[in-house]
Amino acid sequence: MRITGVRVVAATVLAALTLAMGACAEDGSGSDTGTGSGDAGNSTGTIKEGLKVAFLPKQVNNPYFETSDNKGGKSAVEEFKGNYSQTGPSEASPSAQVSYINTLSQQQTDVIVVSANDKDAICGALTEAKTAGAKIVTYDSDTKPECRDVFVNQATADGIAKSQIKLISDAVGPEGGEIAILSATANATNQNAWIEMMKTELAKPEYAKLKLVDTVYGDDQDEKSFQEAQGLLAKHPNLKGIISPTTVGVAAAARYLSGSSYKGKVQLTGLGTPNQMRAFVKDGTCKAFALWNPADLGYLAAYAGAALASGIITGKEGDSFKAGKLGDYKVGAGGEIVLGDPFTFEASNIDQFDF
Ligand code: RAM
Repeated sequence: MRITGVRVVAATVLAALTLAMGACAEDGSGSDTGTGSGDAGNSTGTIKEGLKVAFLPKQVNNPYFETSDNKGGKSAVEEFKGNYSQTGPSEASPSAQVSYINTLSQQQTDVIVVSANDKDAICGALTEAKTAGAKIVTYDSDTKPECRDVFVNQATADGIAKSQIKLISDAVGPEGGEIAILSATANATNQNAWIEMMKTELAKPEYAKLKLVDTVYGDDQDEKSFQEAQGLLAKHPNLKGIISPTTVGVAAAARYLSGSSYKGKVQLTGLGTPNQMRAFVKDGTCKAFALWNPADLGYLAAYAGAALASGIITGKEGDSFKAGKLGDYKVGAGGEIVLGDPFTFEASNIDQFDF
């Protein structure tokens, strides 16, 4: 939970967030929307120099993780004079991360920052790494809580789900109709949490006219996601909208819809990066989509790991630490640290962002 963070409740605050995210657009890193003060707690502790901090994304070569790790994470590690690295599989399969964790552990890495492809599959390896002395930070997609020290969550699952359902509802319009979800991998902790919460949200009376008819998995591979989007339309001729809560999936679905007769007729929303979605917002394929600043996510995760490895926090609820230019953060229930709220991108603001 953000201690000093701005809660987005009004247009003026939204404008401030827009400007703050825009300000970070150039280098893709840090947006300080906070104003200072906050609980001092033990956040005044000093980060050790020379910490080895390794990022292990779901998959390398995904623009989302390029930004979270190689921009946000790296700039944080440079700030506290540590040694940054990123390693990981090219495919987001459940056990693909195990061998990377073992290697990082053997290399006596101080902090492993990992986005889990599966909540169970990497637990054994992470527990061994912990025993060998590493601090474990999950970010983006969590493991079982006992396998890590803290989880840096981009936004609450509930907040993400509410925003996704509102976006598809607004795009489809009052008549409602059939909708489908194009997800990433079937085991991804973050995707599954969001899908569950979306189902809860859809059960509310205000969404009675929206009917979820299918959930398919593109495995965060561009071609597979494209084909799954195509398959949804073939299978459900009355489909009115697709939600794809993955940056890879939503961009692939947009490409498919944009080149088809469904463009502008079948609505699309999801979680995407502005750079991957810009053309499809401009050509009318997608009215609006959401995300957070991935660079801030990586930046916060690096600082959380450094705070753990320096003994500033242990990961228990109520611990607090300073995350560089993002300000002070507090560890919440279950060892969760929340970056902020999802942000909506649309034609009127998308040109202010570059990531
Ligand atoms: C993809 C990954 C990632 C998710 C984003 C929104 O890049 O699936 O885990 O958080 O999309």
